[in-house]
Amino acid sequence: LWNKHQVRKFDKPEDFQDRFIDHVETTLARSLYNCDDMAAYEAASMSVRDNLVIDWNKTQQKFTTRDPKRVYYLSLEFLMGRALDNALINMKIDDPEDPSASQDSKGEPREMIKGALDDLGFKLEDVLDQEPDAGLGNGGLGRLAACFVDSMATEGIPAWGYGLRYEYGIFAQKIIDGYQVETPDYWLNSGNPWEIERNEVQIPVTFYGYVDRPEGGKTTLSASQWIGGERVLAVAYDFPVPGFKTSNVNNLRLWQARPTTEFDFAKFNNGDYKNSVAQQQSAESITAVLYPNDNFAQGKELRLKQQYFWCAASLHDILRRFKKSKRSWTEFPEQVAIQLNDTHPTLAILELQRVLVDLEKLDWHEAWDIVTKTFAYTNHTVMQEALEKWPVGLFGHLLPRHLEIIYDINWFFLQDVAKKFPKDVDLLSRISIIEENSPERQIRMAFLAIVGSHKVNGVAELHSELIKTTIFKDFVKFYGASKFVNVTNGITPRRWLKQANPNLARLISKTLNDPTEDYLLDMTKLTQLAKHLEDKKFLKEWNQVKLNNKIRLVDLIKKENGGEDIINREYLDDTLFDMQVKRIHEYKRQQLNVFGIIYRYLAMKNMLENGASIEEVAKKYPRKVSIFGGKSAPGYYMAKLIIKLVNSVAEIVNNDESIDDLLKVVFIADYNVSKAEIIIPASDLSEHISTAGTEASGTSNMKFVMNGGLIIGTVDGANVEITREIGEDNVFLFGNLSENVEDLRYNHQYHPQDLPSSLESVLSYIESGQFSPENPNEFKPLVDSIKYHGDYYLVSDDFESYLATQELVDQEFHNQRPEWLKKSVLSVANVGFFSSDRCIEEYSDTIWNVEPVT
Ligand code: DL6
Repeated sequence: LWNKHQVRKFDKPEDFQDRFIDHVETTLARSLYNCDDMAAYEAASMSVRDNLVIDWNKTQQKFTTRDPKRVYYLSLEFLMGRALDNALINMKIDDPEDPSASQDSKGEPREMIKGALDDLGFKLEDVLDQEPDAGLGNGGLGRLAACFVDSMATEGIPAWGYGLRYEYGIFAQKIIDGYQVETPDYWLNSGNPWEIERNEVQIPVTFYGYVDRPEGGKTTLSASQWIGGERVLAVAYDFPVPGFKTSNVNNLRLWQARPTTEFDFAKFNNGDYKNSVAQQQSAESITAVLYPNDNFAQGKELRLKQQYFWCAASLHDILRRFKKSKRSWTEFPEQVAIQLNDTHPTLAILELQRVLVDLEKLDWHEAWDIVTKTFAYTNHTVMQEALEKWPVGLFGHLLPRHLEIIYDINWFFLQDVAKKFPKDVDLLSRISIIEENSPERQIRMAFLAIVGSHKVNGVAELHSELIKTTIFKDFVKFYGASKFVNVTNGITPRRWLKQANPNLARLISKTLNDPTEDYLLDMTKLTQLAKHLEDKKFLKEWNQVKLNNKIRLVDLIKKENGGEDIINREYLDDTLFDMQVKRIHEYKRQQLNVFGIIYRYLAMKNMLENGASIEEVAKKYPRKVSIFGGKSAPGYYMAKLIIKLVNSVAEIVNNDESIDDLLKVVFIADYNVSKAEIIIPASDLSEHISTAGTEASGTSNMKFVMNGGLIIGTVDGANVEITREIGEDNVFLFGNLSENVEDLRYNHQYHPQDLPSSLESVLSYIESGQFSPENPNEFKPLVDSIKYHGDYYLVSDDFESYLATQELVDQEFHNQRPEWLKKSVLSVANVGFFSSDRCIEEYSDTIWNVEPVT
């Protein structure tokens, strides 16, 4: 019976409809008469998921049979956004009569489902809109992981992602009276049709306790027994990750914590209600919430617990799979590559060493050789506050055996360093995994990750160079430079072009005469767009796509503003949409942007006061909308103040009739992946203006360029390579270079008041309380940080060149529109390098040594 039975994927609209109705009536126990958009979303998702699961099973069987080397991508964040639309784009529909027929002959699954839903009385757009974002990440790092799993599935890399199933993802941001207010993200409230709960995969994870050395084991290097004090269960939830134009479906496995014993009835019956549920609550709290910090390490015990819980569960899952092959341990690194997305999963290094030594009884050095050949580490920041460190006391209490293992790793490592550099006494303390000279000794997780990995990579060329010359300089000296490589970040064009900007994707496929959209797999094909630069009709269509995207965004802004338009719709084509959407952070310098806006506003007012007509003002300061979006970490005072300042400036500028809508400022609340999909395609210009040397890569810069927006930016992160790829004439670069940052900062200490007059006037206006009449000192900390506290982010040094470059932008956008449009086309034509498919190929070749399984 098993062999005869064949679960079938739907491949026609009628079959999808049957599946859909089955799910409405059985899984959801509803009827078509009381099926609202939410139920339709659930039924549609489950129907599509059925197809994915069939391919998922086949993919996994294929991997089991062929037993290739596998990749495991460990990331504490996967910022996936919505799944249904993406699945409709990526899923492959087969032709059962002719399995060799290409999917393209059957048309697009998205169009098919749209029609099928239409027949049933539902609009696809409304149905898609029901889905909450899977916001299991803070920003760039988590979204990068999401792009990577898409590319790995697309390329046929045998890879799984491992993460945590947070009950609450990144908080929902509300703006109340201009202030950020955080509210919980109940993303699982209505269930989640995309996950498969695997109650059969439960892995016990231990914390606390003590270490015992059984007979014969004399030192910490020999097999030891960790007697844990607390045990919880890790339960697996699987999310299918479909590749594009392939039936390959990979897996993202997220763990949820559960108590081992459901409930202590004895305590409950004795009236000790509080303690009877305490254990349960304590277990569940481990995966309750994502820590809402971006580029900031907050040394909380619960965070360390999350990390160990996730690393232990993932590693045991990986080991269980490996053991089925009955290979010897020495083959482990030939079969398994584990990528550490930042230092968050570094505990997996310790856990593998512990399992091999304590449980599998391997010799310490043999085990360590296996460990270091297995792991590789990606660094995403050079900023000190983002580098993880754990106090040894806290660490040793939670993970006593792992602390011993760290000491032993460090001992052997320092011996090797001392052997190689016997005269450099300071080197040992600088390079040690344990930082001795802080009030409490700390474990430097990045150092542990380097020592336990065979490769370390940065995420853009400049960043990869910087880590070698600054924070990891000593390691380069010890290991040599070849251990340190660069893999510049990328983004998936399936989500960030086709899904976010269907009109542009359509125009591209028409222009390239590529009806099956192969360019989404081979982005070098986009270079052909450059042939059409002189084609007026094409440029007009290109511009029309932008205009339609602007209308889509203006509709969103209107909806969020209680149904009232902020932006004048009459002049959209003639209004420069200037955007900065990303986490709010002083190093990303939203303050530079808002100071620029204030400068512009004051200059416009000044002209009017001096008798200029509004037309004259418009000539110098043409129509512009400045759009901001992004969340601040809840405890980050200065970032929250920047949000408030943007909103206060918006309040004044948007209501000043004298400037006749020439300038508008909008803060879009609750920036997330699905809003990004609407915001980014509408941009003319976007801002990537971090202090040089601080932004490791940035990935939104790539998303904007892929959507035909030009960028204004500093010589930082991936801006450098973007400029190289698309040409310096097509990017507005400004500001100081990273090699000058240290000197500039040093100078500030001696010339604290040395500000350009343009900035001086902006700061005085803020200080006068015009933007905060009820609390004139409200923004003082922002002003003081520049005037009196050393201007660490060098706003004063870059302000003038920022203003001058913005002036250039205005002139080019308004006076040389055909040239602007060509720049926009050239940007897209040359963006191919930034496809995350290219990243995955580089990781596969230079770090993982894996091949696609086709
Ligand atoms: O590599 C992804 C992303 C980069 O594009 C950003 O430039 C960088 O700031 C971000 N880094 C982090 C580091 N946080 N931690 N931990 O999020 O990574």
